[in-house]
Amino acid sequence: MPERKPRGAFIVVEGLDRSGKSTQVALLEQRFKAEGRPVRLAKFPDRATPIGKMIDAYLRSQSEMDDHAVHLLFSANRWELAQSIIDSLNAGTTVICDRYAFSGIAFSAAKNKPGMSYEWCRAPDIGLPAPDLTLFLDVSPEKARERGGFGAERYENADMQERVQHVFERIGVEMGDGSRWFAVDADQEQGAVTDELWMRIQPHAQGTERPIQRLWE
Ligand code: NYM
Ligand code: MG
Repeated sequence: MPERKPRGAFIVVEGLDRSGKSTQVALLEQRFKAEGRPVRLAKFPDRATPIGKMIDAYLRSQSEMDDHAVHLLFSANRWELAQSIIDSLNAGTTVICDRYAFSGIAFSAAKNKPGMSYEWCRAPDIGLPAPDLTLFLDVSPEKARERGGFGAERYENADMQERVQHVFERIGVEMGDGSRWFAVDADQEQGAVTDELWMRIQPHAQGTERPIQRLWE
């Protein structure tokens, strides 16, 4: 009988703006490559698609949009790339993703808009491929400030980030037992954060035989 090849693991890195996500994701990619393991980086929002371009214009305040509508666009941006993520995983490639549906809930629910409850924000992502592991880069407001303050995009202000942090904390609690969601202290120096992330990722680095789960199973 031919040996079945394990699929790649789906690993998501989440966190506030300025938590060091993008830097860490790039460093993790290097580690996979150094070990000769196939790896693909993904990032949401993916600003390159037509939907992504609408999101980008909104984030840069070059357009106005209803809050529900933009929430659904963020979700649609994941749906349009979902099959290609599944294909990569099934080809044995580890997918490391900079933000995912958790950011979708956290940033939209943090707006505290009537009719945009936590549950409402969660719903459009039901059925998307679920990460095997999510690593939440937990940065303190002090450290975020030290790292050069926020950029000029929407949501990049201390008030909003604090509300987003609270929603992320709720998500962490609801994700439960700690085997698929880990908070990592992102106030540590860069190398220490990478080491801790790598320690969490290693059990997944060889891939898995487990079928791809769906949100929010
Ligand atoms: N963001 C990101 C959302 O509001 N909803 C989502 O579903 C996702 C994936 O976009 N402040 C927000 C979080 C960020 C902003 O992301 C742009 P980045 O990683 O800074 O490019
Ligand atoms: Mg940002």
